[in-house]
Amino acid sequence: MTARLIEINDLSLAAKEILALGCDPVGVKLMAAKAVSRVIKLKNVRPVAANIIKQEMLSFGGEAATAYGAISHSVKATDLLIFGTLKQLKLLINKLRLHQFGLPKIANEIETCFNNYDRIPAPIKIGPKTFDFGRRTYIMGILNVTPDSFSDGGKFFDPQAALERAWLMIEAGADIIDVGGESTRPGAATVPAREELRRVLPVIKALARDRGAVISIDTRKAAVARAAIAAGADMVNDVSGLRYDGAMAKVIVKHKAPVCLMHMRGTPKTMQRNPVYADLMGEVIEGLAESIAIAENAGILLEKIIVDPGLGFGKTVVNNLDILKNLRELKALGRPILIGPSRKSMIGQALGLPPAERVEGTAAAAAVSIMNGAHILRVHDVREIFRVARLTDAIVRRRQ
Ligand code: 8Y7
Repeated sequence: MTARLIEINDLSLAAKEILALGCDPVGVKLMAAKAVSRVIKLKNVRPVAANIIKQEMLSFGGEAATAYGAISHSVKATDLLIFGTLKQLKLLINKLRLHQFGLPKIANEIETCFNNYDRIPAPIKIGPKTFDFGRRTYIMGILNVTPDSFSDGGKFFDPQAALERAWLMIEAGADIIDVGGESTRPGAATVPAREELRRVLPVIKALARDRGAVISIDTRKAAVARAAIAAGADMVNDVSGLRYDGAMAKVIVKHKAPVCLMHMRGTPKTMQRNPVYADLMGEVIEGLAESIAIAENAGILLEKIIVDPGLGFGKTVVNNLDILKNLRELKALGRPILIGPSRKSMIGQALGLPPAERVEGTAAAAAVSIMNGAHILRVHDVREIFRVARLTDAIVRRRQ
């Protein structure tokens, strides 16, 4: 007899394992929620609320850790880690609803986080195509119609060259073509909307005529998004997460377009000037939640929003690696996750290779991203990453 640890990370897997023992189905229902443990982090909780949560969790046989000063109320707020099985946490949620001090709201937050964590985001229709995120990982091919992008700058600046590149990516399995006319590489200056449009419109128009793939417009500017959608673009990829141009959200609402909201610290010009995070994933998620709030306040439907942690945008190489490792935490937002690791600097650093030789590194990052919950990969090397995604899907998405 050899003891082993088995990995059970959700209720359905717990139920399956217990049932396989020949356990009574009623027993399965009672026990499964005790097989899965979670740690929840809450930020900025008042000591009075934190102390109640700690008491309640202790009473259920769980635990909650706070700052030392929370007990004596010598701090104004504390972050909180709550440890427990799903069973204990469910008891906590129900109990918090009976308290004051903002605890019912905290109960809702925890419940929403749980539900989002265990669910696959609902399918989204983007242009003519339905993206069913339980089925497979989708590929967004990068089309830079710019003279200065870091890994393929200038190669596809000519509309004809750009189109040929797009067709090759579609043939190789791209579901979406992301057309961009402004480089957002670190230190890059902004390009006037007029120039951005001069670059992307001919390409979008030609792609829209044939409809081989969904067309995404990569821009931070409302005027560019508006004209691109009129020319046939199906969605907007806004690296500023609606923070660069106050008119962007309205354009998206008006056209009922899906949008990818990316997290960025600062602007492309300033973002790499010594980025520091006290709590990287917490701050990225908070920033994305704020972008979602901007979107919803403007009238964009939550169902149309995709989120992206923004690898390389105001992050160090180590930050980027940490985001890949902990990407799953973004599931708390309940939205499809897009990620763009392609040929980026963390790969260059780890392997000591220039952008053109980072395809294997991109493949590793892609596989890890899928394992950790990504739904869409934004890449240059579509043929290679399409294959990586097929195999990774066969491993991790089979059950769904
Ligand atoms: C990303 C992006 C870039 C990314 C999303 C590059 C436009 C730098 N990176 N958009 N754009 N996510 N959504 O390497 O990671 O392509 S530009």
